[in-house]
Order: sequence, then structure tokens, then C-alpha cells
Amino acid sequence: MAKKSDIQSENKNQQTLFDDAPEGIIMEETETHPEGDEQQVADTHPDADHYDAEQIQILEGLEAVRRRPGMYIGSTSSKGLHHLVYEIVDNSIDETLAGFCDTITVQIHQDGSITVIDNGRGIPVDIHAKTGKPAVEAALTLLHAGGKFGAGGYKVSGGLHGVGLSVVNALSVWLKVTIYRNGHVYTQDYSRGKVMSELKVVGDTDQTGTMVTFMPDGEIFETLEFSAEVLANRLRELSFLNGNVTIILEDEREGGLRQVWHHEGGIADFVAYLNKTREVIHPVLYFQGEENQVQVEIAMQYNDGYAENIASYTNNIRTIEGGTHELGFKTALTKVINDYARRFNFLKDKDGKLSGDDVREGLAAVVSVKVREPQFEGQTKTKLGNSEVKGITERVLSDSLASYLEENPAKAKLIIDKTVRAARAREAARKARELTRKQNVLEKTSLPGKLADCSVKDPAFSELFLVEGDSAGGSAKQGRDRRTQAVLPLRGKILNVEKARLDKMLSSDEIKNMITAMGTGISADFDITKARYHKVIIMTDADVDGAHIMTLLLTFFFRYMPQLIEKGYVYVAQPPLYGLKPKRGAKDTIYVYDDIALEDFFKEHKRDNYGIQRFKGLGEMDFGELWETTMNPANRTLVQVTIDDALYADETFSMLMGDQVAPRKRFIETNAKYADDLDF
Ligand code: 0RA
Repeated sequence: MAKKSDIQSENKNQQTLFDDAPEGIIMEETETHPEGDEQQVADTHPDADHYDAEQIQILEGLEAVRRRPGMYIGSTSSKGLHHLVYEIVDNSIDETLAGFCDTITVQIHQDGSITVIDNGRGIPVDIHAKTGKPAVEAALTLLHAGGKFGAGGYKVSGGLHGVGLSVVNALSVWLKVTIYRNGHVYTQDYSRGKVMSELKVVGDTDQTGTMVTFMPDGEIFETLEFSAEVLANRLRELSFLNGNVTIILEDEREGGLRQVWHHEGGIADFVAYLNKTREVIHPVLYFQGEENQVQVEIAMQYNDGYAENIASYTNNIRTIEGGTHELGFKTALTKVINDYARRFNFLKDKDGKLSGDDVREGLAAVVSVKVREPQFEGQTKTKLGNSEVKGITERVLSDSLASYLEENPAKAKLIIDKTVRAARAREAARKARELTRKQNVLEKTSLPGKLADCSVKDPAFSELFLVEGDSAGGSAKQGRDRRTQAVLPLRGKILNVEKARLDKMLSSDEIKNMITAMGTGISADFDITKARYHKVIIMTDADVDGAHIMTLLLTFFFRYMPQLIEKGYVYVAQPPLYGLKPKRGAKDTIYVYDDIALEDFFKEHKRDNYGIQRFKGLGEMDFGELWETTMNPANRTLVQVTIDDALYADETFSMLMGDQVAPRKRFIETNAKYADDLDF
């Protein structure tokens, strides 16, 4: 791995912009009115740019942000912490969209602070008329004073909350901004939103850009630890959505781990990335168009699988709940495919229409729109509401996709055949579902024989353990708290639902048992109010098979009962990996849950004093041990499965389909960090 010094020299070769920047970023105690000989600053040509200080509107002070941080960044958890970085990067991306910035660097420093560097125009430094302060100071100290909210301001990108730099400043113990503009290098220091030193010129430069370094405030955030993986996911996504920018992430804590993203192909590369673990049936299609200042980009590619994977974005923000752009895309896709299928006799006169689900089976697509004034709706404000966008998106796809199909009849045949097969399978599945429904009616929803149910009937107090193997299932049944804990043993590997269609899946006894035990039904029939348990706990061995079953179960829930995950009802149990028996004295066995914990334990205790037992599977514990270590609510650790981002979850599941324990473990560890509701 590269040493820190290597990284720095590498940087200089790659991005010469900041060669003239002061070495390192050192916070010094500065007075509010330094009398030093540095020159006080005002832009010499305040009217040179349309974008001057006047546009900055003053709304409120930053005290409100510190009092109620959640209102501005969503939460003070790890998620909110990472939002600080996104707020700054989004400003840099705005410069990219305006055509002025092609490189953005994010650094995680050893002390936990973050630097974001871009080579955009640099934040304006001219004096803001209303306040008499430099524009940059206004942007950093006045709420909603990013200069981007006034009329004429350029604002396309924006974080989830789009609150701007001042919020980052308010929530940082210290923040230093360095601006390269007008031939000068300017800096200013802040602390918890307050000015610590006047803006001053510290050097000359022939470059432009902005560098912000900040230390998030421990008084505000529950955690201060940045995850390189979480940042990497968003930065990678941004590099796909903005093909002309190079984004670099440097983690100085990890010996200078450095990642660089540049995707000339933009969202076409994104779709290729989404499909990378799958067999595809044609090259990625890319379409774009603009109407009434609405820019639309679409990339799509069918694979030979069955999952639909459509991600839509507005101004670089993932619109998880979809909206008018996604609707326009789907409407046009269904129409174009049906028209073509009918015209070229893939559909006979007697055949019904292909449904939206049929034409999206095995489709990976990214729909990205840039809209001047986006209206976000929905529960999580991630649904685009602008009605004009639907028609525009439809038109962009219709003509170009129809042309593609006509010009590439061989590929068209592959695509249309696939959608027609999907329609037939869906019809078969409907019949199968009807059958299971009828069976259920006949049997009066009788519960599976393998299920040991709990006696409490209130789902809020009921838990269902899905246990790998009949032997562990037996121990769990014996060890459990019968009032609140139900146990359903699952034998062997359940069907791979990623690869199997609904009709086939429903013929699996394990799957049928699970659906009946849950009581909710699946897919369109799913009804959360019928859930018989508000905790579903997956309990598998810590080996390859266990990992596989875990993945299959998560995939099943993700595909057929996603609401269960969204509600936070799905958990993963954490059985211990080792039991340590003290050799002397009648002391209790100590359980440790991973290798790191084991090493930590033996740093403090003599290894020779303990007998070490490694649990290869749940079956090696007797029912008492299983209860004590893994099931007893007083002692156990559960990891809540959260699907923050269905797109990456989908990708993660595909990745985890391989027989590897390591990535699964990493998945669980990563998600554990996000489990707001760890149950100890
Ligand atoms: C206000 C106006 C202009 C640029 C910016 C802010 C700006 C903010 C940030 C934050 C990080 N990097 C940034 N780069 C630019 C427009 C400036 C002009 O018209 O010259």
C-alpha cells in the first residue's frame, strides 16, 4: 500500500492546481480581527460575473442548525455525518455541470477531518452588498445563503437536503476554506459556524478552485467515523452520472488508499456496471434529449435474468420513489415494445398486450434528468413531481428506441422474444398463485407442520427464527422462549429466487412454509398488516452454506417482501464463533463473536488459561448455549437489515451469490454500522 508521502507526490502530478496551496492544513488560533499585514479582500471587478454577492439571500442564523441538526441533514447518525461531505461535493458537481470543473478530490484525513478540493471557478470573494461581507463568508455563515436560491442562480445538483455549505460549517468544530480565484489564494477559518479569521490573501495562483476542510462536531454527531465504502458508493455514482468529471477518494487512515473514478461513458457505463455479473443480450443503449430546459438521459440493457433494475435520478439525486421521469420511461418502453411486437408478428392477434412487468423483466436501466426547479414529493421526498417531465422523457425514448429496434432486427428479436416469454411465464405464475390462494382458502391458512409457533398472538411481540437445518432448528425449538419466539427450520438451500421465476419458486416447500408462516402473502398480494411477526430473524451457520442461505433468504425478502425490510422487520442473528472455557474455577464460558474480538480478549487474558472451542455451526451448540448466546433478547446481538438503497442492495445480492463468506461478512459488518436500532 502506498505511504502518505507517495500519495502527496502522486497528487501533484495528477492535479497541479494546488501546488501553490499552503502545505497541509493547520488550524491556528486566530483572532476575529487580525491586524496582520495580509491584505483585506474585495473582488476588483464585482460586476464581472453575473453571479455576484447580491444573489445571496439571508434567511436565518446558524444557531438554528446546531439546535436542530436533524432538520437540516436528516439525522445526526452516520448517515447525517456523510451528508456533510455530499453537501460540499454537490457544490463542486454544480461547477462541473456549469462546465467549469473536471476534477474533484475527497480526502479522509487521519484525524477524522475531510477535505474536498475542486477546480471550479472558486467561491466568489467579492463583497456582498447587503451584509458587507465577502460572498464566501456569507455562503458559509448565513443559512440558505449559498447564492443559489435567488433567481438566476445556477442550481441543478444538490444533496438530499440541498442545504449548502453553511450547514456543514455550523456542524463542524472547525472549517477552513481556501479559494483560488482572481489570481489569488484566499483562506478563511471558522469554528462551529462562527468566523475565526477574516478572509485573507495568502498567495498568488493561476488556477481556480475551492478547497474546504472540516472537522465534524462531536457535540452534534453520534459517530465521527467516516466510512470510505459509503463515500465511495456515492462518489462512484456521481462519476457515472457526470461522465466528464474525475473523482478521487483518498483515505489517509488506510495507508493512503486511493480510488479514482472517471466514466467517459456516463450512465451507459453505469448500466454496464449494474449488469456486470449478468449475461447481457445486446450492447447498452444510450439516448438523450432536451426540451424546455429539461435534459433527459437514458441508458438501458437487457440481461438474461428476471430482475428489474431501474434507477432514476433528478439532478444527481436518486429518486427512489420514482416519479414523472420514471413513469415517462416506463410508458414509452411498454408502448414501443408492444407496437414492434405487434407489427412484426411476435404477438398474434389473439394474444393480449405485453404488460409493463413483462417488458421490464431482466432490464437494467438508468434514467437521469436535469430539471431547473425540481418538485420532490412522496414520503421520503424522493419522487419527482414535475408533470412536464413525463412527456419529455417519453418522447426521448420513443423515437430513438423504435429506430434502434428497426435498425437492429436481430437484437430486436432477442429482446422481444424475452418479453413474450416473460408474459407467458407471468400467466403461468398467475395460475399458480391462484392455486396456492385456493389451497389456502381450503386449508383455512393452516400453518406449516415444521413451524413451532409462539403462544403470544400480538405480532409486535412475536419473533420468527428462520433456522438453517433441522438439527439447529431442534435446538432452537427447545431453547426458545415459547411465548414470544417461533421457530421454522429450513432444510437445505432454498431456491435461488434471483434465478427462478415466481411459478417455480412457489413450488418450493421451504418457500411456501415461509410465506404461510409470515401470513403476509407476496408481491402484489403482500399485506404488511397481516404480518404474524414483527421480527424475522435469520439464523445460519457462519460458513459457506450458511452465507448462501442467508443471501437467498435476503434476496427472497428483497424481491417478494421488500416492505418487510423497509419496515425494519428483518434481522440477522449473530451466533458466537468461539466459546472460551476457563480451565480453572467454575466460571462461565465466555462467548466471542469474531476473530478480532478473540484477539482482543487474548490481549488481556492469558491464552493458556482457556480451552477454546470453535463453533463450526449452530448445531454444535446445545439448546442452552444457543439460547444464551444467540436467542436470549438480554444477551444477543441482532443486526437489522436495512435497504437504504435498493439499487446497491440488488447489486450486493448479485455479488453475494458467489460462494464466498468474506463479502457476506463485509456486507453484514457494513450494514451493522447503519443499524440504528441494534438490539442487544
Ligand atoms: C457561488 C457562486 C459560484 C460558485 C460557487 C458558489 C461555488 C461553491 C463551491 C463549493 C465548493 N466548490 C464550489 N465552487 C463554486 C459561481 C462563481 C462564478 O460565477 O464565478
